[in-house]
Amino acid sequence: MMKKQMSSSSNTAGKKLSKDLDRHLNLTLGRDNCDVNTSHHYLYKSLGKTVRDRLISSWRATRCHHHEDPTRISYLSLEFLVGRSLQNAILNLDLEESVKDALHEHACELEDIESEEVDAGLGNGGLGRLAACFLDSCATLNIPVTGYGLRYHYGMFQQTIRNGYQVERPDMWLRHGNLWELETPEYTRVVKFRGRTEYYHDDHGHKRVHWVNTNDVLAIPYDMPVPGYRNETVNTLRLWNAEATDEFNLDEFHAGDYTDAVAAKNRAELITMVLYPNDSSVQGKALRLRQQYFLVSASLQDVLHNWERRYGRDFTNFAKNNVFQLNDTHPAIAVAELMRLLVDHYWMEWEQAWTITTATMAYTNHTLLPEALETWSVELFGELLPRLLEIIYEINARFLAQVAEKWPADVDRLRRMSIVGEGDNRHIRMAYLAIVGSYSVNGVAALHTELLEKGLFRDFYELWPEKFNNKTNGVTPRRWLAHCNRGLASLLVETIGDGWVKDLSELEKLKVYAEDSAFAERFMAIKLSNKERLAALVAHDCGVSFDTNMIFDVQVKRIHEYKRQLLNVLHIVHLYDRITRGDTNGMYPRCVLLGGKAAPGYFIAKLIIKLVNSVAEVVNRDARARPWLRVAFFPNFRVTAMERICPGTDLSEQISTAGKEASGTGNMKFMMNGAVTIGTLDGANIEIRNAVGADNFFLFGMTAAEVEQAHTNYDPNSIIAADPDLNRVMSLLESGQFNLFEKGIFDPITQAIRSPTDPWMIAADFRSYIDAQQRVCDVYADKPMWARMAVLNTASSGEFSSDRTIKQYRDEIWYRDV
Ligand code: 26Q
Repeated sequence: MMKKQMSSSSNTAGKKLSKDLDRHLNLTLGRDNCDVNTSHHYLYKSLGKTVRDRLISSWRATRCHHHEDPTRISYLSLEFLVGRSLQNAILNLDLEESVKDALHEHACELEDIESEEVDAGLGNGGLGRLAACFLDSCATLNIPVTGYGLRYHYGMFQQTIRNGYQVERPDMWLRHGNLWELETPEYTRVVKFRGRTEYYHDDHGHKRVHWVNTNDVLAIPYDMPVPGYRNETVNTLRLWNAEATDEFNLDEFHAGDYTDAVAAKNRAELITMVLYPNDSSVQGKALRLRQQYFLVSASLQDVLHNWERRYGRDFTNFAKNNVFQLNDTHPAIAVAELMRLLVDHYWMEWEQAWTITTATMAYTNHTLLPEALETWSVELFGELLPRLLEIIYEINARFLAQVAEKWPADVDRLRRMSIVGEGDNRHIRMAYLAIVGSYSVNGVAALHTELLEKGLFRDFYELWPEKFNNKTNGVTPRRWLAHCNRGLASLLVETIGDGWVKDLSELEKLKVYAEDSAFAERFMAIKLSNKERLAALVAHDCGVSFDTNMIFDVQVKRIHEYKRQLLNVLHIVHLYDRITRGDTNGMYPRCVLLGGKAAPGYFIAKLIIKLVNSVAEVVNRDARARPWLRVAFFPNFRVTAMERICPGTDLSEQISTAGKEASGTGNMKFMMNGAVTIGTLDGANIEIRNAVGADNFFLFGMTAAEVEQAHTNYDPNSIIAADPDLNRVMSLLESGQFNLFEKGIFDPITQAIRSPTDPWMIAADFRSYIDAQQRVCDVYADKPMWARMAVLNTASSGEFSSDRTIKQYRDEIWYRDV
């Protein structure tokens, strides 16, 4: 009876959906079935609008509900790598069946329609995708979190490969409009730049500051809905768009320079034009600083404005109810901006404002590489944000007094810890500003946090050990399992129920099935069909044919020396060398897939892409290699590509130099989908290995401590000379075998490997990597053994859900006693 009722009511819902779809197609878009036949585009649009309609009322209800609860967590991030939204909304709203039925009436499959949506690529990689996973978890856990970001007109560039080299093309993701955004001009804010400060005394004789003669830019919000998983909650991602103020440059206008004045609009609108495509080294570009301040100022004003509307100018409970989580140092200027707003705008005493600031700011660090720590030249800062610079000086002076009190006469420590770095060019250290201004500082994996405490931020840890804490990253199991791996998801539901979608620790129940050969066979049959889907994508996008009987060995992530795609290439060349010498004993055939974008100005990273493509070409052309080895470089790696890649992967490459990768999150997506990891003791790999057990993880390489040690007398040339395999690999690379017509192009790479100052220690880990890869072959040849490992990887991935991570942020950082 129950069942019948449900199906008839869902049937009604299905009919309604189908009607709405047609109405949007015919009325909103003015198209009919003839148009549908010519393109899926209009069906995508009308389906998107139909789904969006179903979000809107919950969205409003969530806002109303949050009105009663004063708690607000603001997640400030320069990046939100959202990817596609349609399927996610359909899954979270449980609309799948109705949508399929409605589309069948148009003789369409959901898969054809979803492929019409372009990725929202508003991020570089890990940090940006983490922010998107976090929003999904916050909505699912019903936590009142607003994401604040920028509405870049051009997201992450599109990568194409020409003659083996990366070519960047602009990503005009808004060209056909963005279905998911709602413009909300009623919440427009004004953000100031440049100008100068003026001091004056108010009626009570208090010294006050005016920031005058500024260049103003409008911040217009565009809201994107963030639906929770089947819980009626819809949170908001608020993206700011920069526009010129109406009164721009009236003076110029009056002077007759009308066209110049209009052209000046461009300067304002440039702020949200493009995402900076660097993910590890930083450039001190003025536009980037303008982006950061624009995001921060608009967002803080938004929060304060909402507070004032509800509670007036009484800030007694503000800190109790608000948190600003800073996604790396990119929005760290929030520390100074909140001070400015409270002191200059709300006329609060410095001490009270500082109490509020340091009770609301929380900073997450995502890197251990010193070159990735942001600094801004004092000169640039003072020119662009004169009032903020004054405030930072004041913060620093008071902070250094505190340091001097604890460590009297320790001049060196004062110099080390100063927010303003002295020297030839004085600079603001954004990480230090973030630490000084926050009540919480967290790393993103256990090892990472430990290294922050002992290394990069040691002085600060000594001063404030209580601020430091770890929050190991996670990924959302909705997108990264339930949605991207339908086959495995149904097997899981059938075997252990569907509780895992909201509580991934339930995957533990799968552990007993690792010993069940019938189950393992089904698990591997699903892997096989996912490999077929992946092979089809590789054939289409790379023009390389992958054989699903072979091991699918995958490394996809940003291209960076520390991630050591080069080590992977050395292994490929080593295998090729063995094959051509007829030494295939114990080898298991494999298809190696590499993919990722290089920062446009990162010469060596781009050369690594060229090397992968050159090696791939030689290997794939050689008939002797064909039964053993295939190599492909996946162009334009992005969120949507990963949704197809991780379910079809056997072996996940997580091979960074130990101590360099803060966490990694791709490692978690692969694990969830039943891939086994080959990796170093770095970032979250360590926790992954602990969870799955050492027997189910292919470990190799030096530890972080050993890497530090080894630098003192590192001699790669003698390592190469002593290892015949490595020696042959280097000779092959140096012989020009892979670049017959482009003499010497790979010299910078081989020289880097041979350099005693190679920070990534490629040669040092070669032998142990090759040996681990041999163990992979040995295990893979034993099908039941591999299947067991694969099942155990999925079964042990529960703690890598971003739901777990977010619960820890909630319990240990956000909801605290103030
Ligand atoms: C900074 C200033 C100017 C221009 C660009 C940047 C910039 C932009 C993006 C610097 C760094 C990034 C991104 C960093 C990043 O993605 N880090 C990764 O964060 C993941 C989530 O915590 C971790 O899993 C990865 O280990 C870490 O590399």
